[in-house]
Amino acid sequence: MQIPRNPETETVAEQRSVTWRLRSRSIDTADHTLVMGVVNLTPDSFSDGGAFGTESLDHDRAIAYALDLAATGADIVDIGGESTRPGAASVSAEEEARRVLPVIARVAAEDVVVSVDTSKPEVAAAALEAGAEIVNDVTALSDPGMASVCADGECGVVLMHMQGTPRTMQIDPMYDDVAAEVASALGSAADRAIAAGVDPAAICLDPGIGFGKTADHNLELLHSLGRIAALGHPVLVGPSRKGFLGVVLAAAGHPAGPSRRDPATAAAVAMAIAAGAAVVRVHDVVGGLQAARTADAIVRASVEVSP
Ligand code: PMM
Repeated sequence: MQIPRNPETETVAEQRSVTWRLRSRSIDTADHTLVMGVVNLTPDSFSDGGAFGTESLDHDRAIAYALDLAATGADIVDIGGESTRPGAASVSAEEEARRVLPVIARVAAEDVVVSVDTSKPEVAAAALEAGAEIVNDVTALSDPGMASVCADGECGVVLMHMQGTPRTMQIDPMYDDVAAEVASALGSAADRAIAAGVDPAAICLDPGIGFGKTADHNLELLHSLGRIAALGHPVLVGPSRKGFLGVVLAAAGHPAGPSRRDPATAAAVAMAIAAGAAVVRVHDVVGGLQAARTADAIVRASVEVSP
């Protein structure tokens, strides 16, 4: 849908008018927010309970699920084989590759844009070979081999902020000014990636909701995403079903476990888009898509449009 531009919101539209260069194509994030649907091939993802868990890894069911997310309207399907849950143990590259590669190959073969959620260069390289367009690295290329895999693979790259490691990150996270510190760390991560040969147009930045942050830190980051958007790269956020939503809802007297947080996720998605997000990572693609398209229409609305 072509949404008419309002001069009063032109600066907002311009801020989001960023083309994200992926491996075989570019996507313009000006007209609508990209919805990234999550497929976790892990036994212990906190939010979707390991639907395709590794005890008896069901690749066929995961492929059908991923294709269904794309058919529902997900612009990107994010496929991961290592849990980044607080306290989670790591898995070997071999095991992670065994989990994700068959799914990536089949889904990418259907011309679906696939991102691989990994921090390991071996897994990233094999995933790109299998057809992935994007490397989504929650450690912002901290493994020394990762930057050259992304540079050589000429893929899209998500650089996410994390304080600490998944094992330790939720033990008393501290910042003086969370918005300024996360923006500054992401700016440095982008500079390092560019220095290692990654195309600046391929970089997308993510504040890392829930990764070494208290609920208040997450709320402040979502409120001030514009500071990260000002760095000139598209901004991705992943609030889906996360603990800070549980904290907000419990404090309001409406406690809800992860699987009952999709309406709260939709609210966070809409607010994040108003604050400058260009990509939203969600489990519930129907809800995320409705929230995103509604927020897109409001953010880009013309004042002349009658109610
Ligand atoms: N969150 C999770 C995993 N991968 N990747 C990015 N870029 N941003 C996120 O916020 C993010 C991520 C953890 O959530 P899950 O276990 O529900 O997938």
